[in-house]
Amino acid sequence: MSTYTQELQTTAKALVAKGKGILAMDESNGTCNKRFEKLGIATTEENRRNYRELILTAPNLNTYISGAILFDETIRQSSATGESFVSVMQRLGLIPGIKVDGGAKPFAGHPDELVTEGLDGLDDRVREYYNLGARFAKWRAVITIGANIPSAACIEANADALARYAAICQANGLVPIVEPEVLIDGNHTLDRCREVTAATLKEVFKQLTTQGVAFDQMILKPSMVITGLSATLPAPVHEVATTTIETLLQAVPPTVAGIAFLSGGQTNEQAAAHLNAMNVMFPQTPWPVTFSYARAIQQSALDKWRGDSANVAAAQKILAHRAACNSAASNGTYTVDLDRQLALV
Ligand code: 5MM
Repeated sequence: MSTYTQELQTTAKALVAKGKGILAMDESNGTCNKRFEKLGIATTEENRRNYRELILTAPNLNTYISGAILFDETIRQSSATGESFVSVMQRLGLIPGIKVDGGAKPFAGHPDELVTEGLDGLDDRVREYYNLGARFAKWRAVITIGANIPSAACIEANADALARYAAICQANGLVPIVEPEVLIDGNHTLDRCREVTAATLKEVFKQLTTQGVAFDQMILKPSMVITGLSATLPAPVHEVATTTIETLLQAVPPTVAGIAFLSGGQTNEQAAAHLNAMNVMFPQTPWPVTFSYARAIQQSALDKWRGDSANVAAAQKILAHRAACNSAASNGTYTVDLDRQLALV
């Protein structure tokens, strides 16, 4: 039992408390700027700050959201009134989290595959983030499905890094969110996605075990088992839900504190409907099953805002609406009708 055991267990439970999920707003500057550019928003530090303030101060966000994952720039920023974002979050009851990976980079000797970097100096960075107020962290590994990929080497290298990151976080008081994302891109079948997701999760938990990571003090952020984005016949919602939960049940130890899915490029409605179906069809999973979405919560709000202060209130309403819909999905009470009704409130 380490100095942080109890704190880590409490934080992990709070992140996946009933009816709540995690908001991912940890886009690196490169990713955030790309999204801004598409909408003609100037890619300045002040605009990124304005946008993150819009998100964190959206009315009622804390009813649906337990914590938010920030980027390094954001955790050091403040609101327009000069209150640090960490303090804003603490006041609103939102747990501050931090992305600590250095991004997915080309994997040497393996064309079209990626490995996530960022272990050098991680111990010191994690300690600094804890002192800044962060209580959980996130590291994303990317697994690509294609002809003859993923390779066993890619899965193993990414799983090893995820496990080493998770151990460093737990040693320094941050709950690690372990995110092995199997990309939705491609025309793969549901069965191929199941096979790759199963192999990835199996290796991730093998490495987490080897590194001595405490499962009740971590959150798994997986992708759903889903047909590729360009496949001609997308699997129906109930098949995605069944295959995803069955795959997780085979690979994820029951003591893991919670599952919080990424949305991965699904539409708003798909991301909510799939999560909802899992909770309706499998109400007795060993872990809470919820969300840690970025695009499926943020994108419609960003589309509305477009960098114009006159649109802040309307954009915040849209953001809170998506958070409310996904909160309902985590309880198994989401319907398309509810989505429309909540949009009118
Ligand atoms: C997969 O991306 C994560 C979840 O977002 P979606 O729900 O949109 O799939 C997300 O947290 C991602 O890791 C961050 O946006 C950081 O991305 P970059 O590309 O900037 O590292």
